[in-house]
Amino acid sequence: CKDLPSFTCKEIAQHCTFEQRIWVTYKGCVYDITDFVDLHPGGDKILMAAGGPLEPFWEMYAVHSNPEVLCILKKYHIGYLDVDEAAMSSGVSSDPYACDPPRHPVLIVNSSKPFNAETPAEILTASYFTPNAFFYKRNHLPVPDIDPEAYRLEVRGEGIPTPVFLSLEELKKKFPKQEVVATLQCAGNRRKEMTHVRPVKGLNWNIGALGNARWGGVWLRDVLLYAGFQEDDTQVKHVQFEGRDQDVTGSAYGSSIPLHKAVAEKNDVLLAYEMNGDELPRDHGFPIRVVVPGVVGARSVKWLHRIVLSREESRSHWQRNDYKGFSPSVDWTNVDFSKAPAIQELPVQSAITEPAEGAQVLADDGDLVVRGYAWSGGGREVVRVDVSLDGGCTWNVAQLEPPYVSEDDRNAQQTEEGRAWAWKLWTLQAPLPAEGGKLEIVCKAVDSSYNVQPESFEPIWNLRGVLSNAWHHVHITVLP
Ligand code: HEM
Ligand code: MTE
Ligand code: MO
Repeated sequence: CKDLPSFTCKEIAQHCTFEQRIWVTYKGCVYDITDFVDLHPGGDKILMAAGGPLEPFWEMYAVHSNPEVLCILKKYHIGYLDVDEAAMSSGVSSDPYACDPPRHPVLIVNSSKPFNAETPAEILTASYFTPNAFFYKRNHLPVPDIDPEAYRLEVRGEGIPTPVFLSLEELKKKFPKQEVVATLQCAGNRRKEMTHVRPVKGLNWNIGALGNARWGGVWLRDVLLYAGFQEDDTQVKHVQFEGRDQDVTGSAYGSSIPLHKAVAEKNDVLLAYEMNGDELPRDHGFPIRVVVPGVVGARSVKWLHRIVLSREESRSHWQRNDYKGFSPSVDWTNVDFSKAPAIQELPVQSAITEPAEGAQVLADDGDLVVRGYAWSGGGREVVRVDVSLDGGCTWNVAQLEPPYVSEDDRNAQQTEEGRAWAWKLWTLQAPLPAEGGKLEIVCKAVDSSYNVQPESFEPIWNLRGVLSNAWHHVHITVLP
């Protein structure tokens, strides 16, 4: 079947409805699986792959790694994936986003240029590690196209005798490989719910602007010491990061973290070149990104270009004039960004991923299963999740799932106190009321410092819609 046609990602993405017919791709081939959908043993979950690759779903549902599945797939082969399309389109277009990588169509897109998309709730807690293709993507600018051969990481500034330049290969060779399991969360996760109080400025993220991954790379600490930084230095107060992504004025995305955060061994700050065992994907910062565990996603700079040790915080817009919290009394007429500290550690957070808002279930379907995630900043472990089925009048304690992890993952998991960087998934199973009715499901998490989530958004409303962590509510109907 070598003479079958080739299709671009864009064409394939349009085939995601029964009218257009359902296409998927797998290992460079295109399949029209419309006639298989009703026969699929896993039900209509298969439709999540419509218009895009099967790989990330099959990574998650291992039942598919069996020859019988490939045999079925073969029957629906209709063509090939055009591999050169990205290169071709970049040559004829002046669109700064023309070189952005292809993305999985299941992502919920908040803005396409720059690309910002979150993981659908029902996928978010299907696995402890968020597959890279489904991991939320938060880009402020076009994705830079970096040649790994030519790449150099620069380390300079106060306390560094002479600037040091490291190639990707040197980074991998000179420093031992380290791994850390950490959840990244955007400051704006759950902003959408805050907008119900009053409008805010920002992308309308629902509950999926976070994800959990096993990151592989080298300790930032090791690289700073190699570059000549002395631990008894008293001048340096901040470590600034600059990305390779630039706006039209040529200024790069940047941020900084306090020095102690960057160099203390227990903080596990990583310069990552791997994500869940794969090379760091372009959307997530190829070839090198910072991963600052327990800290707001904005500080984990992608496409890392330069590290600058300094007496002051990064002068980047995103450090000084954004990603800060304010009182509900502050609006755009009186906000003074110099008056609030930059967000670093995030507050305790949790949300319900299943059932979905507005779901209808049958009373005799068996038990209700509520699932969700919980996480706190600063390495504080989530010690409990409370779930209410009656809008917050009475509460049940959810079961925290022990993370299913391999030997490698266990090694990457920092287990000492104060190093709980990864989320916890949780479940609550409860009998459904036989008489039916409406249920208001609510969740709230408690961390190891006994921090709890606030009950409502009114008192934490802020003009940028950040730090949005009030109790999460989901309404369902039980049909008798
Ligand atoms: C189960 C085929 C796509 C989710 C299965 C099984 C087959 C199959 C043969 C039964 C495996 C066994 O029990 O031994 C396929 C084919 C697909 C496809 C040919 C693509 C053309 C997907 C996608 C998803 C999915 C995209 C998820 C988004 C599942 C699930 C089950 C399953 C959850 C397990 C059902 C159970 O609980 O028994 N699939 N599948 N499948 N599939 Fe797929
Ligand atoms: N780094 C660069 N260079 N450019 C960016 O736009 N976005 C930041 C951070 N690092 C960003 C960046 C923000 S706000 C978040 S939440 C995380 O990256 C998102 O990481 P992800 O896209 O890998 O999920
Ligand atoms: Mo973010």
